[in-house]
Amino acid sequence: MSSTLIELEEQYGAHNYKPLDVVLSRGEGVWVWDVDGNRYMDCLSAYSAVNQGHCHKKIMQTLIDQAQKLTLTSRAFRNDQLGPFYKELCELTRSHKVLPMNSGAEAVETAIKTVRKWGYTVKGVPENEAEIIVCENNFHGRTISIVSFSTDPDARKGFGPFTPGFIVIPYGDVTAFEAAISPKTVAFLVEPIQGEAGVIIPPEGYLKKIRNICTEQNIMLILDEIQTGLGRTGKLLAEEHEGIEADLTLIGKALSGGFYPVSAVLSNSEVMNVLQPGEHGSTFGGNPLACAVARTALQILIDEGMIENAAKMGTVFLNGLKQIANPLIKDVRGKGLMLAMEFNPEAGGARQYCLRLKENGLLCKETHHHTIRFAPPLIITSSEVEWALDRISAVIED
Ligand code: IF1
Repeated sequence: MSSTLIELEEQYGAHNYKPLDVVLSRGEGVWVWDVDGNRYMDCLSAYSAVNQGHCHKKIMQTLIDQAQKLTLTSRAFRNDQLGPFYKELCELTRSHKVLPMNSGAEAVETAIKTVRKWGYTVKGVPENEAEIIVCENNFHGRTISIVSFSTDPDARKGFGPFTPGFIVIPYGDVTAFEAAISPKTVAFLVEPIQGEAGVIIPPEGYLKKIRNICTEQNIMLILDEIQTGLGRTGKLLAEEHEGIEADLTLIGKALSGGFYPVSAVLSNSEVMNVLQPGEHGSTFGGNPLACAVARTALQILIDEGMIENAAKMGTVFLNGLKQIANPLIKDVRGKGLMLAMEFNPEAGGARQYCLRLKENGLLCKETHHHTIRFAPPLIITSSEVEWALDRISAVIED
């Protein structure tokens, strides 16, 4: 069964992925099942898009109810879900304005357009000369402009010519940030914790210092919380760990609990007001189905205590990983349920461990060569964390 389905993918699909050969057909909570009926714990959560767990009943019911009423109006007309979605999202995140889109990359593109326009119309940067500072080993998506400032050769090679106007500095380095600022700098775009780079946590106080410099220098701070946001790190937004607020915050992924692509740009300053009617938008952005799903996805994160659980279970998971002392392991780290285990070069690559873990009923994904990321849904229980740790330690001991 699964081999036939894999062959279909290989024959008819573009080969832009190399997935683990597990063909999933059902999910519930932290568990997924393949077409042969084998059960696995999902420790990837669709890259943190299913923070609320697979097929959460309340989101499912909202999706069905809303789909039976109204799905899409376009923004040429108004819909009855958009206003309440804006209000609830703003109140929850202490934001002033929301701009709804669909994918994470679109939210990033939206932020780039917004800060450029702000630079020209408010800050007084000469037209077409705006600079945006970004970090090495960033991951912000796959559009041409976004890969233009990627430092990953696989993401960039063969896709030029690239969009100008980006300056790349090392991550976690305040001095490098100060040195990169010019009168043309309009924004700093950064992940609070770098996901794809291997769950890289910056030095304590980094975001706070960056925030202060941005304020002093009149630079917009854009935090990409598409992966770190919505409870993943044990806070609603990762910026809360350092008590700061970005000027623009990008969220996506878990904004819909994995049911439907929904992303948004949140703004805490007047920056969003630079966009005038006709200057930006999307056919599906802010549609009633997306808004209804996102409202429930946000509500259950709070009502069902998922953020506190992520903090608690994250500590248990991290302590457990630390106890798996083995010379193959170089480092374990994490915040909340965004965790990583990095192997020494002698360990021979992380993918083989992912394959072995799959055979033992646990799904996870390597990032780069030497690191495995563990990011289960935020509803995971302590006995399920123990279950995962047992498998991980068994595979590594072996
Ligand atoms: C793929 C990585 C994770 C993101 C941040 C924006 C986006 C992402 C911080 C774009 C997307 C994805 C996309 C997915 C793999 C995945 C990923 F390994 F590539 F880096 F999560 F760690 N900002 N992350 O992490 O959002 O447009 O995809 O909705 O297969 O490309 P998107």
